[in-house]
Amino acid sequence: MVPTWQLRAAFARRLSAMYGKEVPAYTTLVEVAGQVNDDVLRTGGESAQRLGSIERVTAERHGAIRVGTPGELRQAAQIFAALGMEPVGFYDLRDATTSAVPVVSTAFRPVLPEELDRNPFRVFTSMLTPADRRFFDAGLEKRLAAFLEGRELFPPELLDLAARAEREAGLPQERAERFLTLAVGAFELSPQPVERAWYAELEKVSAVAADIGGVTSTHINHLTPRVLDIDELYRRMEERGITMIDRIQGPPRWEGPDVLLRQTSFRALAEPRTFREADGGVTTGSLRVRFGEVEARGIALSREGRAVYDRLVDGPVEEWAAHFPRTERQLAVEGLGFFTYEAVTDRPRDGRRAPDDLAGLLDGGWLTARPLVYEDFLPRSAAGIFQSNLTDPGARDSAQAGAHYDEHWMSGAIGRTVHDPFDLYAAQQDDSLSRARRALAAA
Ligand code: OOG
Ligand code: NI
Repeated sequence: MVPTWQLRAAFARRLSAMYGKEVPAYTTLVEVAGQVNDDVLRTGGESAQRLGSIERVTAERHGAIRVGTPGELRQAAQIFAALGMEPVGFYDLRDATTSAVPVVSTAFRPVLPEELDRNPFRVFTSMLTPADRRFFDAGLEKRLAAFLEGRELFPPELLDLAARAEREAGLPQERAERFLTLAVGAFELSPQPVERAWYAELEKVSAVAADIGGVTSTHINHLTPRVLDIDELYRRMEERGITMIDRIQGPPRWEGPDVLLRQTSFRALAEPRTFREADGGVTTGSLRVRFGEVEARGIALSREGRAVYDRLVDGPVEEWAAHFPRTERQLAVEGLGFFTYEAVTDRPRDGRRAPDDLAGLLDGGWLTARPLVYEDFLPRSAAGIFQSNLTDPGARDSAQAGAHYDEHWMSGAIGRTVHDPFDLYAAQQDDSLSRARRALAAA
C-alpha cells in the first residue's frame, strides 16, 4: 500500500521531472536554488532552518493549473484529495490587476502540520469566469460553455483511482503507479493542434482566457521551488543570462523577520505548438504559456498583521522599516504573526508562578516560540505573476457588473469546504498555547 503522503511526494517528484524535460530553464532554476540554499545553510547555521528543515525546503514546490468550469474544478479537487491536498483560501484575481485576468482561485495543499512536514506540495488552481460580463459577452460565454462542455481534462480511470485513493488513504503499489502516470499525464502540455481562430478570439479578451478555454486540456504552467535567499537567486539567474521580471514581489528585503511570501519569475518562453488553420490545414507556430517562478517563504501573519502588511507594502522601504515589527517577539506579542509555543518546564522556578500574559511568558523564559511558515499565496503577487506573462492587457468593460464569487460559492462548486487560511494557523497556534499553559500549570 502506498499511503497518501507518499503519493503526494511521488507526484511532486514526477511532475518536476516532466516539467524539467519540457521547460529546461526550470531545471536551471532548481539548480541555482539548490546552490543558494547550500550557501545559506553553510553561512546561516541554525537560523537557516528556522522556517523549515532543509529536507522540506529542498523538496518543496508549488505548481499552478487553470481550469474552465466548476465541474473541472471539482474533478481537479478529487485528484488533489487523493494526494491529501485540500482547498485553502479564496483568491479573486479579477480586480487585483489592470490586465484582464478573469479567474477566481484557490490553492490545494496539505493542512495538517505533520503532513506539511512530510511534503508540502501545493497547487494554485484558477477557474475561468465566463459569466463575468466585464470580460465576456453573452454570445462568447455560450460558445465557451459549449467548448468546455465538450472536452475531458481528466480521464474517468484517473478520477476513479483518485476517489479510491481518497477513500482508502492510499493505493496498492500497482494501482498507485497507474494513478501517478495518469495524473502526471493530465498536466502535460497537449500535442493536439490549437484551433487558431478560436484561440485568437479569446486572446483578444484575455490571454488567460485563451490559455484556459482555447485548448482541450490543462497543463502545469509553472512549478516553483523554494529558496532561502531570493535576492541572491535573482542575481545569479540574471548572471546566467535568464531575464527575470523587473522585481521581487511581496515584502521588501530588510533586516527584520521574513514574513509571508516573496516571489519572482522569468517570462514564459516561446514553445513550438501545432495549430489548425481556418482551411483545416495544420501549421506549426509557437505559444508562450509556461514560465518559471521561485519563492522565499516567511512567517504567517494574522489578519491584523496582514492589514499592517497591506498598508505598508506599497510604500517606501523606510516606511516599512519604521513601522513593521523588527523582531519575532514583537510579531508574537502584538498578535501580528503566528507561532507555536512550547513550555519550558525543565528549569528551576524558585517558587515563582508563570505569568498570564504572553509577553511575560516569553520574556521570563517560560515559553519558546517557533514561527509558523506561511503556506499560502498573495492575491496581488498572484495577479502580478499572471500579468507579467501577458503581452497584451486584454479588454475589460468596467461599465458592466462583475459576476459574484466568494469562498462559499467555491466550496459549493467544489463540493468540499474551502478552508480559511487564517483559521488554520490560528487553530494551530491556540492549540499549542493551551497545551503549553497546561504544562506550566502542571509542572
Ligand atoms: C497562477 C499564478 C499564481 C502564485 O505563485 O502566486 C501563483 C497562474 O499563473 O495560473 O502561482
Ligand atoms: Ni506561483
